[in-house]
Amino acid sequence: MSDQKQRVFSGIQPSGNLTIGNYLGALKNWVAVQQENENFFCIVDLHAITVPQDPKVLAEKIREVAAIYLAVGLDPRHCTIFRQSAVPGHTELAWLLNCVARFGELSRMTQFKDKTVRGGSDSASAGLFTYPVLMAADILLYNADLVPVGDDQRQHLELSRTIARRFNHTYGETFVVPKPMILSAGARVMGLDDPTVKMSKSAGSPGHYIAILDEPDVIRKKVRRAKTDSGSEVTATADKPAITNLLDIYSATTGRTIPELEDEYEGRGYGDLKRDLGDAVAEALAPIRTRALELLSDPAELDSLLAAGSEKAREASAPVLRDARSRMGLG
Ligand code: ATP
Ligand code: LTN
Repeated sequence: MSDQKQRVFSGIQPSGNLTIGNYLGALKNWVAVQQENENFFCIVDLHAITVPQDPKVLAEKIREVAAIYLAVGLDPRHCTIFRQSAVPGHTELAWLLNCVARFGELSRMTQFKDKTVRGGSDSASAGLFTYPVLMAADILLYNADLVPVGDDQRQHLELSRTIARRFNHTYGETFVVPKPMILSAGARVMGLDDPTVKMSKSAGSPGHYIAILDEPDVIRKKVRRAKTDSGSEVTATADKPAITNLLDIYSATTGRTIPELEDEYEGRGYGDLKRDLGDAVAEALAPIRTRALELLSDPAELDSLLAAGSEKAREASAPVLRDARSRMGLG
């Protein structure tokens, strides 16, 4: 193996309260791989505005995401933490790549379809439609090798790879073709109130999700009220989507395997599982909450961390943007 570090890029939208889905599907894995790589972890505020946001709330959420990045254990010595909108290269490259991506490809993106089911695609913003191109720009701008994300981002990652390959083929070798990094446990946490939809920070009532910043007692209560399936056996089977989801959260939170957990709860009911799971999640998130609240009490410090991160991100991305422009004849 070469001792050259791999580049890692990922991001989360400041579009609501970060959930245990964001933690288990993304953040936990970022922390796990940070030491052996060179990392760029972005607060993707330009993605958040593809759907309406209250400007005041958005500004607060941006800081909150920065605090959570630090509180889960991301270390600024290993990671560049920054805001997408502070690095103009993201939007500039997105435009170049908008001219490489195809309308048909974007029309097939399931996230766009899911997010426009209710209101219809006619009234969706054009930004929501080209969202995956901005995501490709985020990743390609840093020549990232690895992108740790939850399972819902698989299709967007595949599109980023297609765009990188097409650009390289048309204009000459420019971009690294990035690889997704998706772990098995916790890659797709489902809603507590409805195990058929992905848990999401911007949809549903508070009972739908566990927020990283929820108080321990609130977490226990939400788990207690989570939907269950008919029957009483604690097994992760296709006819038990709700219990399967609870076991998946349990497994990803504690590192214990699902068969181990099924054995432990054999002959016991859903009530026992929920009580222990509520305790395990509350215990795992409590120190993160405490640290995040401490960090949020000093907004100037968070702002200065983000300013330093943006500066580093601008420097790292400038040569790639210059190269892409010049390959297209815009040097
Ligand atoms: P929104 O509801 O605003 O669309 P979201 O919380 O679904 O947002 P993002 O901010 O777009 O998601 O996601 C950030 C990261 O968290 C991505 O890597 C995504 O795959 C991961 N993620 C989001 N929700 C889940 C989930 N329920 N299970 C596992 N991973 C998730
Ligand atoms: N689309 C992502 C958020 C995101 C992202 C990225 C993830 C925007 N840019 C770059 C990884 C790499 C989502 O999770 N919905």
